[in-house]
Amino acid sequence: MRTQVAIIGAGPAGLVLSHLLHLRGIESVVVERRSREYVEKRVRAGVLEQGTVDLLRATGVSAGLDRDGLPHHGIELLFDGVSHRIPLTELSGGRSITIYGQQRVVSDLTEARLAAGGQLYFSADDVVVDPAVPRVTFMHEGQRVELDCDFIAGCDGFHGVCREVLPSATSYEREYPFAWLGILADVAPSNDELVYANTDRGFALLSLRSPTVSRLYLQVDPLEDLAAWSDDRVWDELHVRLAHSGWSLKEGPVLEKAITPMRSFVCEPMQHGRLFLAGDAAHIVPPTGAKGLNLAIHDVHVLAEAMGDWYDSGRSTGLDAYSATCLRRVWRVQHFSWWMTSMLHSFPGEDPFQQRLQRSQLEYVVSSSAAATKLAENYVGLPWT
Ligand code: RFL
Ligand code: PHB
Repeated sequence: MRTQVAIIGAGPAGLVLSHLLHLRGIESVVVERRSREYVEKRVRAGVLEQGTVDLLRATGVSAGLDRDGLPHHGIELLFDGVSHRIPLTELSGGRSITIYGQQRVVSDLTEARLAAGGQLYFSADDVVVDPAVPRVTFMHEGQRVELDCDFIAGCDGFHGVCREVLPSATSYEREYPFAWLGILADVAPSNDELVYANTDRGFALLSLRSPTVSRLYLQVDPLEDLAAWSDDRVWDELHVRLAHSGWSLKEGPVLEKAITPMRSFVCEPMQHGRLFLAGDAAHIVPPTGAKGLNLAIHDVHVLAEAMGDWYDSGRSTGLDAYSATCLRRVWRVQHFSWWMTSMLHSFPGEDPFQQRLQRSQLEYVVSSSAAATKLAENYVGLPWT
């Protein structure tokens, strides 16, 4: 079998890339290790930047987003029991974020690709990538499939296989001494806007997925046993960390519960020959800045433009510059995500000097419009260049 672009992974990066290439008349095949049902149920991101929303709208895949997406114009930072609003839209020249679950983005894109006759192989086993040919082979429904192509796009997430076949790449990494325990709860969000809370018992976040479903997170030890966190214990801890005079936390049935480690990671360069990495396959950020999915979509936008230019005119300038172009935004987002994480979490063993620096940073962000603007423009997403 032959295609123009073999895409490994049907997460946001792989599906959006396949969609953008299709709009440019370029054929692709998407090869995904998991089943369609698994991929569409995986609970992950919820915050879409302005640029992500603009791209989904401009490319005709925003029917669900336009109907159910919830635009937000501010977030709250809660510390010392007092909540401070950061007016995102006011401080960023009218930009905003939209709450819309990642699994909705994935199922909207999957449907759009299938409706347009796109080739998606789910439940593919033993995926082997050979960038030298280039060729991808995999097992599907008991048959070995050989897929020859012009390019391979490694959109297979942090635990994928594509990064491993990049020769001479350098990794830059930070591990954090904490993780997030996240729950999805069948209850209306307790507050209209997201609340990021810094407390001496650790960080907490109140978010949402819809007018009737809340998403909440607690900072926990990275080695914490999920079984030690009964629903009652999670709610008790959320009550303490989100205690505040303006509203009270509403409880509801817990629909999902999981612990996610926190990591910053960048692989440089993001390309070799005809293999290009995009999204979590190339970089990971801690979720405090709500950036991972948005960065993945920016990467594939750059890649689709560069491939389009190559097919249209034979020019390889865009492809040659792919890694350098993406890495500029990747490192801006890395800094922002690290900064938000450092400002909002408790660091085990932190000395009183560090604690006072953190408090000073929080007070500065909520009292200086210059400092709040830095947060706002990064949070809604700096304009794509
Ligand atoms: P994905 O989504 O991991 O998709 C990769 C796909 O590749 C498949 N795969 C393979 N397929 C074939 N062969 C192999 N060998 C394969 N190995 C893996 C996988 O099954 C999968 O389907 O990567 P992608 O597309 O780069 O997308 C990245 C995002 O998923 C990720 O950055 C975000 O979820 C991060 N994130 C957030 N990002 C935001 O922009 N806003 C948020 O609000 C936000 N919140 C979050 C988050 C991530 C979280 N967790 C669970 C890590 C909150 C959390 C808790
Ligand atoms: C989410 O709703 O899942 C979410 C919101 C904000 C973040 C991270 C995750 O910073």
